[in-house]
Amino acid sequence: MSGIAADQARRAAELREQITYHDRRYYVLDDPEISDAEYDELLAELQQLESRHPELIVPDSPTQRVGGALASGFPEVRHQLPMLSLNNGFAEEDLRAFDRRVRERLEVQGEIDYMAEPKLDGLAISLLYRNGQLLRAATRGDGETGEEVTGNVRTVRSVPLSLSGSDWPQEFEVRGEVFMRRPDFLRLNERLLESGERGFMNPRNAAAGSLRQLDPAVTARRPLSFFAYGLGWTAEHVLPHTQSAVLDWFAGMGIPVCPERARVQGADGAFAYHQAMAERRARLPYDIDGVVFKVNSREAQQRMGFVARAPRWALAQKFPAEERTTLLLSVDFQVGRTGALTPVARLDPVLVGGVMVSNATLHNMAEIERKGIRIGDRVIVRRAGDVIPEVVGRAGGERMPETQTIELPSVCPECGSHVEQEEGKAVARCTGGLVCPAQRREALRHFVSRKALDIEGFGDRLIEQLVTSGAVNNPSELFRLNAERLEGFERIGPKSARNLEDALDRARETTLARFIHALGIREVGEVTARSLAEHFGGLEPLMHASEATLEAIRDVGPVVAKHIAHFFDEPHNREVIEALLAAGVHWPRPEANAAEKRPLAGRTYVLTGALSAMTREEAGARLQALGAKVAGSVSKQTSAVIAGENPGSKLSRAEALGVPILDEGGLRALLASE
Ligand code: 5U1
Repeated sequence: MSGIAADQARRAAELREQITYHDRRYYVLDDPEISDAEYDELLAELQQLESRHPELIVPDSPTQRVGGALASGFPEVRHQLPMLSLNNGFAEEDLRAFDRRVRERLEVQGEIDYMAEPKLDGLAISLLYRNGQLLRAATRGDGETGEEVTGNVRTVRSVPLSLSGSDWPQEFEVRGEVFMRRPDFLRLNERLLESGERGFMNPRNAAAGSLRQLDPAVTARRPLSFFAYGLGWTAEHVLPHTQSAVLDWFAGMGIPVCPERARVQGADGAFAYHQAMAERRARLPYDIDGVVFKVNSREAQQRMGFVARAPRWALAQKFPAEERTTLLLSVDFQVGRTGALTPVARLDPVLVGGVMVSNATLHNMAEIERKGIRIGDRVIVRRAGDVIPEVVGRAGGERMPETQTIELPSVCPECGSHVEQEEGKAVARCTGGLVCPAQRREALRHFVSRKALDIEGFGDRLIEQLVTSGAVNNPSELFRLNAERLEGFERIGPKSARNLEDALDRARETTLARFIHALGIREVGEVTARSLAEHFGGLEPLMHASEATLEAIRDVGPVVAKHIAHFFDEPHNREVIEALLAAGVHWPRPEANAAEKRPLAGRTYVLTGALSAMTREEAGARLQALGAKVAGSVSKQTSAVIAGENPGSKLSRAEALGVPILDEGGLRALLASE
C-alpha cells in the first residue's frame, strides 16, 4: 500500500470510529456531543473517501446502513428459537395472581426479584450477530417464521452494525422492539403531509410501515429507534445469570436498552412500578401500552418454562384501554366469512387514543342486551392497541326519550337468506352459505390475505367486483383469471392486470400450512394450520382424519376437530380443493424438509409420568420444534422414553424392548440441542 493509500485507510477507520461513537451518543444515549452539521461533515468526508477508494468500504461502515433495494417481498426466516409472546394482565389482581403462581412454582416464600420495563408499542424483531457483526434481522412474524428485514434494520441508527468489546458469544440473537419516538413521528407526518403523501395513524403504524418498506432507502429516511429486551438463541458462552445483567451486558456492547428499566421486589414493588409508569406514560417520548415484569433469575426462568407460546416467568401488565363517550347513530350488521352477523355501531366520530373512531363493534346481540344499549344512546367507546374499537356500554346519565331498540334482522342484509341463531349460542348466522355474496367476498379476502396464499394486488375493491360480477364464486375460480379478463375491471390497466396474473402464478407455489389456513376452516388460524401441516405432512391424510385423531394434535380441541371434520365432509369444499389442485396449486414438503435439518430430526420420543419443570404437552411441543416426533406408544423404533415421576406401563415396555430411558435431566439436555 502506498503512503497516501495507507493514510486514507487510516482516516477512513478514524472517521468510522468517530461516526459510530456519535451515532451512539445521539441515537442510544440521547446526549449528542456535536451539532448535526458537524456530524454531516464527518459522514460526507467518509462518503467521499469511500467513493474515491471503494476498497476502503467495510460492511459495518456507517455509510453502508442503506443497502441495495430488495427485488420483491421479504424472504422468510425461521427463528432459531421461537419468538414468544407474553401473557397479559389488566387488573391489580392479575399481577398479584401472577406473583402467587411464580412463588408457588419456584417454592419461594419471600419476595421475588423482578426485572421491570415499559412495554413499547412497536414491532418485535430479532437481530442475529455473528462475530460481533449484525448478520440478519427478522420480524417476529408468527413467532416461528418472520420476514428478513436486514437491509431495513441496518438503517436504524441505534442498532449497532458491530458490537463494542469482545465479551459476546460467537453467534447470538438479540430480541427487542423497533419503534418511533413521538416527536419523530410528528415530524415525519408533517413531512409526509407537506409532500402530499398520506400520514400514519400512530407511531406504531409508522414504525411497522417504515420497517416493511421494500426499499431500504425509504426506511433510512424514517426515524426509527430500537430497544433490546431479551436474548434469543446463543452459541456457547458464559451468560449473565439475571435478566437485568443481560440488559446491562447489552448496553456495554452498544445495544440500546430502555433507560426506564428497573429491578422491583415482589408484587408490591411491581404494582408500585406499574402505577409510577402509568403516571409517567404521557411524558415519555414514546408510546407504551403497559409494563413487562420478568422473573430476574435466568435459572428460575428456565425452571418455570412456558405454556403454549408464552413464558410462565413473564407478564405484560397492560394499562387500561383508552375510553371516550359519543352518540350511537345507527347499527348495521356485517356478514363475515362464516356467515356470522356482527352488529357494528355507527358513531358520531370521536378521537380515542389519537385515532378517529366512527365505527365500533357491538360483538353480538347477547352483548347488546346485556349492556342495555339502544340507538340514540350515549355510549362508551374503547380502543386498546391494534384491536377493533368496541362499544363497552352505555354512558351514565339520563336516557334520551327517542331511543330505539336494536333488532337482529331476520334475513341476511347481503343476500336475503334466513338468519339463524343457534340455541345457547351468542352468534347469529346467515344460512346462505356461498349463495351469500358477503360470505363469498370474505372467503376470498381471507384466501388472498398475506398469511394465507398471499396473492398480491387483490384488494377489497377488486374482490367486490369479482364477486358481484359473478366472475369468481370460490377461491379456485381466481386461478381462471388471466390478464386479459382482469383488464376489464375498474381501475385495472394492462400493467396491473399482468401483475395480478403474475401474482396468481406465484401463489400457485405455496406451503401446505398456508393452503390449510387459506381454506378458511372455522377456528383454524395460522398456528393450528401449521400444527396440522406438520402433523399430517400432506393434505390427503388430513382430509380423512377422524375427530378423535384431530383432537390428539397440538392446538386442536374438540370444537376445532369437529369444524375440521365437517369442513372436509362437505362435498362442495372437496370440489373446491380438487379444483385448486387442478389449477396447479401445489406445495413442496417444506415441513418435512425443515424438520430434516433440525437437531432432533428422525428421532422419536415417548413421554411418560409427570415432569416437574413443564407439562408433557409442553415438552412434546418443544421436542417437535427441534424436529423430533413424539409418539404415544413405545416400539423398537422409539429413540428413547422420557420418564418423569410415576411413569406408566410405557417405562416397563421400554425396558422390555431395550429402548433407552431418559430422566428429566436427559430431557433438558435434549431440549438444549441446537
Ligand atoms: N419490554 C419487553 N417487551 N417485551 C415483549 N420485554 C418483552 N419481552 C417479550 C416480549 C414479547 O418477550 C419475552 C418472552 C422475551
